[in-house]
Amino acid sequence: MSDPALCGDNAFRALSAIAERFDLGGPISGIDPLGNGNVNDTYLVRLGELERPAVVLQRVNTVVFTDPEAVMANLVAFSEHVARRLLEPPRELAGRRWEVPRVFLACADGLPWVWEGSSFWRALGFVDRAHSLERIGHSGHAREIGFGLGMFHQLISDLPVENLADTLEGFHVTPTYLRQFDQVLGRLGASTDPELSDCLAFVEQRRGLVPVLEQASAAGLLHQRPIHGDPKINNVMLDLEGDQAVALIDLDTVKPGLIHYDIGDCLRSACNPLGEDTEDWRQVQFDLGLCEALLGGYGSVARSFLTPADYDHIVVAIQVISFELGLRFLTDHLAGDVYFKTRYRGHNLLRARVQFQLTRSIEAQHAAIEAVVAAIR
Ligand code: GN1
Ligand code: MG
Repeated sequence: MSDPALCGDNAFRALSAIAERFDLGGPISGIDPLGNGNVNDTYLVRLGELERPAVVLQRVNTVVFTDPEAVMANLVAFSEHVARRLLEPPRELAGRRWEVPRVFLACADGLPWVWEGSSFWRALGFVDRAHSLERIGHSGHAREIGFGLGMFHQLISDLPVENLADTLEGFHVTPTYLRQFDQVLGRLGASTDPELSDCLAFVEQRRGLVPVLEQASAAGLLHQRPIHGDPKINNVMLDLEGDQAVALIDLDTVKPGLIHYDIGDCLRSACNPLGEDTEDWRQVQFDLGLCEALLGGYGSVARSFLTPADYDHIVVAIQVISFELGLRFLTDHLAGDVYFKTRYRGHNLLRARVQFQLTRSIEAQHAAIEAVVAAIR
């Protein structure tokens, strides 16, 4: 088929043909690109008689997710577990809305996916009457984002990790990224670009930070649990009326891992008011007030499952994940932009600078962030 990322009638027809292979329950009236994910291709499908958009159609990147059927098996295990839990909702949900995106099945075989040549497609329910943020406006948003992640973790805290496959080996295992960085760097000559040299020096100074979470895990202090894997702010849906968190979306990285990766990832994305795609990397700062609000929201739901060792590793997790994402962007820049989608050459280098500046800001406020964590224990 033609590349559906292209606009126009042909793309609409090609995408409709895919969408029609799912049992969506209505005729398709429109399809538009949705969001700005760095990995998968995502579209919003409108159904005829309904006024509201109803379905998210997604082509999963099979270079990244080499076993997409296992990704869907995880999603189904996750959805069924949460649906069971919601029959008797946690008391923190009293009077609140919470949703799990529906998984649509293919008409032909009832499977939750469709293969079209080498492309793997899935269709998920759109979370209606809700929106997401690219950057946080105020601390009320931060509290809700924290609540959302806490509720997500609480609802799967009793899902046995053995029920989920490791669909992305090495994902968020920071030492793996450092090894990849070293391999790519080893193939290149010495840097003559001062900007790049700066970033390389930044990495050198932080090699000791890299294994901290994995060492805590190996020592039995932290343990494997089901995680979201990518709870950045635009993956938390907020209710249109009151900006209350109502769902977490982008569930392709739900798999076993350390919840610290989630906590760190959520904080590094939410507490950077300039956003991860800013060009003004020198101005990037970690906002302590937003961190306090977010952890307040998270802590209000997470107390039931966090251990003392979990609390002890929150601050370092924020630092590790900001650094890790910078390292991943930098490695991709050095490798020639093969993993993350980019808009121009140098985009990944700029993104790396943003994350490294954020890491610096987190380091500079280490004691203050420790005090915030102490307050939610
Ligand atoms: C990728 O595609 P997207 O935006 O949902 C990446 C995350 C990064 C994020 C940074 C599978 O997520 O790990 O934190 O970009 N997902 C994968 O924006 O690598
Ligand atoms: Mg994602």
